[in-house]
Amino acid sequence: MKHPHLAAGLIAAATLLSTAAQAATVQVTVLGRDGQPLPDAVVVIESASGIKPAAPAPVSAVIHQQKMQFVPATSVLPLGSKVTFTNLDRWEHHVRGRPAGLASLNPGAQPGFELRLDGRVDGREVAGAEVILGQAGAVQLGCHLHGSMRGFIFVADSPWTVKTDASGVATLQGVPEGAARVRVVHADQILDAPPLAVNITPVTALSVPTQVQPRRRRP
Ligand SMILES: [Cu+2]
Repeated sequence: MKHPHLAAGLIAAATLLSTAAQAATVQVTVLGRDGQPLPDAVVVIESASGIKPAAPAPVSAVIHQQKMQFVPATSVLPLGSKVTFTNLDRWEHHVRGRPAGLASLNPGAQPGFELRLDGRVDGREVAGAEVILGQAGAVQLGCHLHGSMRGFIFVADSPWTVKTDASGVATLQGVPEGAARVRVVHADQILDAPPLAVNITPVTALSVPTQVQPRRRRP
């Protein structure tokens, strides 16, 4: 062979291409107990082969306290992200965040956080406080003063962690083909059901039923 190095190079390129082609797009539709699409469910895919993707880069996010609600009610944020809680109501909120589900069982689990946020006053800066999300998993949000206030953060250490949209659909990119596990976590079902074993192909569309009954449906 006249150009052994060239031939070896071509083989290497072909191998790289076939590796790249093995990353699939996975569309997961999550259904509630009533069979209707379930928004704000967190879909997590883990490769059964043990492939771990690079952790997503931390971001800065804002969660408002507005009209006695957390807005957004559910956030998926990379590990290490900074969340600013801002109180847009005219009265005080005493926000607490607690690790929940599996995250609360980890040895060395963080105790969570408490934030006292003054009510909004015209002409003054809105009260806010920052929290760094230092532990992966579920965090339940509540308010000491208002028992009806519920919120949820899922702290992700994998990019294959996506929240379902208003149509109950989560689209996950770059998932390796082959055997995998799909987990679904929701603010109303934090201790997750057993993971679903699936086989990821180049284009995979799944429906995952849950027992979650949303407290209210969007119109
Ligand atoms: Cu409150």
